[in-house]
Amino acid sequence: MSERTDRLRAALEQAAGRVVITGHDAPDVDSLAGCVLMRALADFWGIAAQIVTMTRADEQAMDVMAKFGFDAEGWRGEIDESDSLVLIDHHQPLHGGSVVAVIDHHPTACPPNAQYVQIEGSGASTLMVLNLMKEAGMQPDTKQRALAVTALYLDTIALRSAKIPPEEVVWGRQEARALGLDENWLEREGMGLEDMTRPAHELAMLGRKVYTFAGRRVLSTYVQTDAMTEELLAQILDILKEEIAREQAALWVFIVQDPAKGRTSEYDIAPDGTVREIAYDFLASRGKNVMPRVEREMMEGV
Ligand SMILES: [Mn+2]
Repeated sequence: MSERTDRLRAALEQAAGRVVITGHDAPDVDSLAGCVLMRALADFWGIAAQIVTMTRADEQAMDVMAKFGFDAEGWRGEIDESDSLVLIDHHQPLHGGSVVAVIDHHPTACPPNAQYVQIEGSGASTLMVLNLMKEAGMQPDTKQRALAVTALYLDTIALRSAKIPPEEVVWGRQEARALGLDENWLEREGMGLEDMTRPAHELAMLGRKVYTFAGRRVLSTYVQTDAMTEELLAQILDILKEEIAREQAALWVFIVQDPAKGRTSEYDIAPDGTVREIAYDFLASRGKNVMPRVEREMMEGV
């Protein structure tokens, strides 16, 4: 036991009403995995607590929690004013109840007032809970360790985020290896990278959006990857040259996002099959950088 696990235990034991462990709205993997570990710690202490989420988990969290055998929808419920809350991965109560404990990694100038508040610059809230489990004398099982590693990868752009402490990068890599986790999957999922073994005609159509600029139809698709090859790109562009004719569009904007290098390449395909390439030395946003420029050019070209 450590001083802080004693304080956390006391906060839960003294809590009035139902002890509810909850993540932020539209919970991500870190939120939900943190809740799962927190409930295991409460169990270890013989304290009844339940996980309640008020909104649907994001798509990645639904899939990843299912992989670990959890149905995220099963945690959906209501939070009452009389509930005592343990907030994981956030620090402001969003739906009433009284906060008894906070475990979060989002630094704030205004920390909440609660019996137990732990806000640190960790890469993942789930890792913070895992460390509390160990401090409390618990031996986390393989699944709990794997949840913490997974949450760390997914919350830190696969350990690349500037916010992750160096020792956690080392821990994450070692632990992923020790547990025999699929490191390629963690990397890809953490960076939101596409599975590039998918057929070119599928890759060409990802994230499809239709715009109307100056009364003309513009289509856009994009792929997020660090593994685009010249050959595959040529295949995709050929497919899109056919698509733009079929769609009778004025322009097709195909974007390649490389989060690993922090770069974006844009390919503007015209109906006559010519391709104009624009390179960005940063991760350009389709909504904020690319399409507004395309729109401006098309308005001027009218
Ligand atoms: Mn988080």
